[in-house]
Amino acid sequence: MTMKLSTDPSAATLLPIAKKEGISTVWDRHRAMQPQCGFGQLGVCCRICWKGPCRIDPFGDGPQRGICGADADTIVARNVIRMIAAGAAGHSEHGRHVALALQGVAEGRLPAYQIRDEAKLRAVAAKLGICTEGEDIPAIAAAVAKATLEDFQNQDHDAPCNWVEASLTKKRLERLQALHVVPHNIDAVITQIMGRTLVGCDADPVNLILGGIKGALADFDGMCLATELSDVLFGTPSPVVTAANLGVIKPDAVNIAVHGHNPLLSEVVCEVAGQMDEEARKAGAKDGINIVGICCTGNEVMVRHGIPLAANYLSQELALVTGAVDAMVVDVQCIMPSVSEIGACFHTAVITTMAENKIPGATHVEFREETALENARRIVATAIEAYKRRDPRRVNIPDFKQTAIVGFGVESVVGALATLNAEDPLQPLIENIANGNIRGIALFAGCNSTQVAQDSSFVTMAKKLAANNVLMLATGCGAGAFAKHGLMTQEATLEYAGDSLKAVMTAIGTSAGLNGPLPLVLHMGSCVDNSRAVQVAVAVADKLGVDLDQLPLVASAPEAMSEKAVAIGTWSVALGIPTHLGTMPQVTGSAKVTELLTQTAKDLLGGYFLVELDPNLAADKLLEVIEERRKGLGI
Ligand code: BF8
Ligand code: SF4
Repeated sequence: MTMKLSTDPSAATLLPIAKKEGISTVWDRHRAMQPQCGFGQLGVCCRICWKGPCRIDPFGDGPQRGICGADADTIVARNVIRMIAAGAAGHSEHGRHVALALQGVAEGRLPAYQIRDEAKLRAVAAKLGICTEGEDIPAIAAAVAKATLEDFQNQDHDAPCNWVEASLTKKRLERLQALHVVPHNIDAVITQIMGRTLVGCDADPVNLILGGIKGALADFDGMCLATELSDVLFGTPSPVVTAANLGVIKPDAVNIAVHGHNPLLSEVVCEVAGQMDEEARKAGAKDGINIVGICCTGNEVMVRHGIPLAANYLSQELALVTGAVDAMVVDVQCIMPSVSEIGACFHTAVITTMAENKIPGATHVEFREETALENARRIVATAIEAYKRRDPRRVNIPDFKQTAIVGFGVESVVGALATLNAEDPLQPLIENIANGNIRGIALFAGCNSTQVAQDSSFVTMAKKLAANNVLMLATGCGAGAFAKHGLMTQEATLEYAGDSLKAVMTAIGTSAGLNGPLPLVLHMGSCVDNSRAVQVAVAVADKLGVDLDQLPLVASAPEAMSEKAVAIGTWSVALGIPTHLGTMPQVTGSAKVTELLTQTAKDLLGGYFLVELDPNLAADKLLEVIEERRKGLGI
């Protein structure tokens, strides 16, 4: 039974223990929720006003309009674009937080932070068209922060957000401008979506979806700035060898799991933990303090510092069931509210840190950038105290961990390619795509969902695409899945890559000093770091003089669930990328919206959603798309 819920071997070990202890997990609650509401699954339930809820009969016998007169097309479109707005709000709020921190550093107000990558700061300034000649680092940082914050403040509807403008091909920008979907102000666009979906407002499904696309591009803007400014503050990722899965938790250490998304907190916790290691040893932990990551905070510290990843989304509760996590420190997004209850079954301190994200039953240590060091010290001290209460008889750490080579930002990918051609680093990549050694590129992104056996679709698809010589990039919980299943290793490349892909990966890896091939799947970071993959694609497209919708590039979220994934998937489509979903999007109650997203989008944008729940068939379909694109390019 366990194997149907998850293909992560740790789950098979820990689920029986959870059961024995009477702990309910995400999978138990999923089962208890069956059968799930069919109206909700189709997206035809409307709760936008209190005359409702209204639901449209998908079989045509019952009501075809809500009480106000909204039909299925309007209801579905409104529901899905509200999801996009929520996703965009999450990512861009994260981005704003980082931008404000950069501003604080520039003004000398935040002693806990510094600019760790000056070269990146200069590169970002150049990208945004900021003149840096003769300016010192704080002045450049201030100018970059100002230009970034304009994306939340600009009131000129015709002036695109700075980051979107700087991050796309010229042709793509023009195409999107012709559709009036380029955001001018992230906050305004999100507000517009909420406003136009009120009772009695926009009822035209096409107009609503176009508004949603604008919201998704605001999401993209927020992700670009979050990623790049985080690199400036915390360092740009470069390849590092680390490990993944619950076996990274150490029996003789104070284990602190950092969970959520925003690196502003986790970076300082990592630093302070280093300073407080001796205190942990004094408390009896002979291996000192061991930081492990969960979800995207985990990915952030993994790609920058090689901190091991304990779990992706669906395994977060199981980390606690090991009985060896002393503190779970959470910031924002994808934190199951159940963690405080499970933590309470053990000695674990579940610590919330953000004023706008609290969980009943958790300890709240408010985190502010101004007092970051002090806050982090309190958090680490709480973990050490909790460690003293740990019951060694209840510790069950699964003996599973896989090596993972991670940290492939744009700079390190280009750097590795530069070892083959210093003058023109992209040339070896382009040559190998053109000659067919690499058939295409696939970006795997997105979550885990209880609708799919955990990690299974990621792994099945990746093995098939690898055998067919597709170069693979990954972010978010997808990256976590690959890391846990050993697909971010050189051995995986030797085992699963088709011959020509293997030869290319070996040539690049060897020349870049990795002593063998690049790992089979390149870990680019957290969900906001999807913007890194776009940067590579834009550079390739610019060099070839084509637009993104001509490249043999596909994206896949085989186990998507979050509203953030809805936003990401939609901008991916808007950028011209065929985007696979392996879970059923809640839009199929409207034939019109479904057609818009899966077919009309292709004419309007070049990208479109491709829904296929079977991972084997999904891989076949993506391979077909890649071949179709190759044909279009005449290669
Ligand atoms: O931002 S992949 S489950 S953790 S939403 Fe969440 Fe989905 Fe994971 Fe990261 Ni992204
Ligand atoms: Fe019903 Fe219309 Fe209100 Fe929605 S907005 S709940 S369809 S009356």
